[in-house]
Amino acid sequence: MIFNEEFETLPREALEALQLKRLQQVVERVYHTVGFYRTSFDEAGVTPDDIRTLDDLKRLPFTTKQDLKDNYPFGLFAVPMSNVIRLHASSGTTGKPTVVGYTKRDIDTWSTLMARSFVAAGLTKNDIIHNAYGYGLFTGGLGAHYGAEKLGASVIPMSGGSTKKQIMILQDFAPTAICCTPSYALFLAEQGNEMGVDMKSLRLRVGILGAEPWSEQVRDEIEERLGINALDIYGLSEIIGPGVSVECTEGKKGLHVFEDHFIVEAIDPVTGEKVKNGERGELVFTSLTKEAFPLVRYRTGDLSSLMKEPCRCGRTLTRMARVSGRSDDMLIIRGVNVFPSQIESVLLAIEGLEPHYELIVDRDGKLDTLEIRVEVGDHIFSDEVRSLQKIERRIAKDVKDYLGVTASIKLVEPKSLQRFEGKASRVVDKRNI
Ligand code: DLL
Repeated sequence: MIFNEEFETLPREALEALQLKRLQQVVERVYHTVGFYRTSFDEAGVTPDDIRTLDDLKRLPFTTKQDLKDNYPFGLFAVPMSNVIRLHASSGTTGKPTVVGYTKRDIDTWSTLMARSFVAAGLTKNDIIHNAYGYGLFTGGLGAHYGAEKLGASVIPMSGGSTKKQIMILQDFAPTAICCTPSYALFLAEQGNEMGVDMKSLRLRVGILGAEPWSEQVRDEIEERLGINALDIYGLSEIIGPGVSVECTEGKKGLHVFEDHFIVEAIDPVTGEKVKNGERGELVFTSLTKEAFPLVRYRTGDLSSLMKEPCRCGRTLTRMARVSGRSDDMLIIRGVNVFPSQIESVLLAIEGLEPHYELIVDRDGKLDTLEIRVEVGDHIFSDEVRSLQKIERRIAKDVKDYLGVTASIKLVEPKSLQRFEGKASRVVDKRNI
């Protein structure tokens, strides 16, 4: 099923014509309404009239998170505040949050994109959606909420937290779909089991999970433990919130980017040049229809690759591979670049390990050290020391063989590491402290 059949299945030529028209409009508009763009386009020696083809996009300068910080809180808004009906913000690890605004039409666009996402994930108005994304400044809660209402489904506005109560609602209200981060889905599964609830026998059949990187192995675990079809949804506050792209039910091979509203590029993070289709690069988005807070060539820091091949579902939209991490999440351990997601993949390929781990990076004199703490299943933890040591050696060897990094491994008791209601944070980098 497709929510906006016309726009989601446009022949590429028509889609690109629409994108060009909308790009020209947005560039013209920001040039005349946002001082920042006027200056940055002037500095790059480009005017709105120079955008004659989609390829001319590359003449426009990138916008970065630093630009957002420099214009905190509302400096990049392209409409008067009286037209802004909603504000959201995403808090980074340090400093001030990134603030975003929406007009009435923006909220409608966003709700439509979320409704499209739910339909792509196989939902209809007959579904009951348990929404455990946090409500508040975070875009997850309200974004999914408005999308569910737009679709006409029944939404349970749970927000995050109160995990035991969530399990009760999951049993009593019998929702058919759940929205939350993948790490919270795992936590719910674990808590449910502890409470003696058979989580597989719940009525849930679909999870629309995102807001953080997750691996195929974590997908398998969630699907197995909750008995659902777990689909990936991507987005970021700056671009609109959740609903920038989503997986469809056809084979889980990449997330469809809603290209009638956004242009996506993948670039080499160092040179800024476009990478080839299928090659990994940093995602860059241009919003085509946003009124309050349009962004031109916004560098997300998210790493992925783009696929243009048509999908069996009938959507003609470009797909992006699941985000494997952020360029600024990359750990450099003794000169070797590793992403937490790569370590996760190595860990979860080993029998007996749980999808709960922590990476501790430190410096011993001049040398970086990496310690991987990972939980093992109950039955393994009670085994004799020798078999635990054997698993530790296996992990160390696999991490070295696959990723080229030496790590010390510590198997820890089941349920001893932190659990997360929202986005997980599994890396402790002590080197800068
Ligand atoms: O996380 C929006 C969202 C809410 C997406 C609910 C999906 C579901 P921010 O808080 O601004 O917005 O964080 C955006 O989270 O740049 C990525 O690094 C990461 N991210 C979001 N979705 C995914 C995903 C929301 N499916 C940042 N896979 C982005 C990997 C994701 N990373």
